[in-house]
Amino acid sequence: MKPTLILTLALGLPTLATAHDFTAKDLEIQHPMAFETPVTAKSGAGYFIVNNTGKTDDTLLEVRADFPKVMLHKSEEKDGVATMMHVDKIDIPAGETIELAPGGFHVMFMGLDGDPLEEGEKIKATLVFEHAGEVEIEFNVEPRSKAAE
Ligand SMILES: [Cu+2]
Repeated sequence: MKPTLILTLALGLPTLATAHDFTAKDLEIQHPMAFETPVTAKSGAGYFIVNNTGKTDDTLLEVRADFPKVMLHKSEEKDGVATMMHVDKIDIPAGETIELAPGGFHVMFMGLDGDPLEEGEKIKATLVFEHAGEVEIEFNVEPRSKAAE
């Protein structure tokens, strides 16, 4: 797992080749995506961009999807080693754009156990925001190689 994580950090953000957007009140949710996972993977990561066009701070409280467990995580580098920690919420301040991206905040779909995320698959999910409320979105599962483009 570790070499993959470090490689992802080095390659940077996924491209926006297949952008798709969702809107909820003052929030624009751009291009929810997840990388395909190997069959042996226990979990997969989801990413998107949230643009708060309003004057009210908002907060992402929860992500619901059809997996045994879905959590909000943050990747951090400590002494050159990539680690992940659980976060309770992600702040989306008024007028700001927050990116969930490799090396930072992400949604962790946990408990895959032999049912990997496959290219072309769409993951239905509900984002729960403090002010914008519940937003139905879909994560597109994309090949890992795209990160290198
Ligand atoms: Cu994670």
